Amino acid sequence: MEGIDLPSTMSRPDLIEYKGISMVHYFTDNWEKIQNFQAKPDDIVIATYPKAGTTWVSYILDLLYFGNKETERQTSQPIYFRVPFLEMTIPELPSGVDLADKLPTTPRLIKTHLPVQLVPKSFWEQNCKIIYVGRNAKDNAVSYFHFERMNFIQPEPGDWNTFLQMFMDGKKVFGPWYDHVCGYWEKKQTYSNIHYMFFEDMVEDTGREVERLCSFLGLSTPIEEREKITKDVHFDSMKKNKMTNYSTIPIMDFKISPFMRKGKVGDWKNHFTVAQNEQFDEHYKQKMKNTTLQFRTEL
Ligand code: PPS
Repeated sequence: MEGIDLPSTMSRPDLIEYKGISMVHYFTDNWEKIQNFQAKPDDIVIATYPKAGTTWVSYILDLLYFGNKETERQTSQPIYFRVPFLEMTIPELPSGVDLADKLPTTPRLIKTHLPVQLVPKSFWEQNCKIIYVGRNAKDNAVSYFHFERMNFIQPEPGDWNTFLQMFMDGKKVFGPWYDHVCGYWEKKQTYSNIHYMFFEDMVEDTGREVERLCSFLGLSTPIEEREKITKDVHFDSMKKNKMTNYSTIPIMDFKISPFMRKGKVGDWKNHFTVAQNEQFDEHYKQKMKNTTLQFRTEL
């Protein structure tokens, strides 16, 4: 399956309130089918707030399970077909649910940005493994801002200051970052099949994080293979790779900003003013005062 063509008439959606969070209709149109999705016990879910490292971890998992076996998959199937985005429904494309239903692989790798309370119940009933990736709020916000600028199925972000205010208010697609990262963190206390990862740890030592993933997944991938995967998922390689860099999807305008943008920890320092940073820190303290969850904003 090569890239896709979408109608040029597609316009930016409005932000709506849905089930208590901000959304756009592209992620709610198929709601009944999403909520009734039938999971299999060996399905693996990659759950994240948007822009926290979904594609990076998706590709690592794809290589761990299928890297050696199916060359065609690696050369001609973009990552968004290999790891379907469960709640996405855009015109003239199979929905995420349909793609996931038809995945021929075992395990099936499935991506979602849904907050923990909206994850289809079948995944919990089947005790599926869930890999959550969190990224510090400041870099996550910056990455999301540039993504909204270039992705036409997101609402207009406005300028950076407007965006940041809305991010702090939780008025971004998939709701408040704060609730999202804390929701899965709390769930982990009672549901042991969640592996909670951090974008910053991946940047610091990708090989170590691949090893931890293998241990969570019960994989005994040989060290040489793990080292090769670590190299293949480096930012520069993924940016060059048409199957992982999203260049085949026409809802994004790379002239505005590329999908594989910088891949750094601390880029927020190039965006936040001193005043914005102070205000953000104060607000953050309040929002995160009841959790043990901690993020690093620099390495
Ligand atoms: S999405 O649209 O929610 O699925 O986006 P997501 O994949 O979660 O996040 C995109 C950001 O992750 C960065 N990225 C990487 N960084 C370092 N190394 C690798 N291999 C890598 N792959 C993706 C990507 O560049 C986006 O972050 P920013 O800060 O915008 O560069």
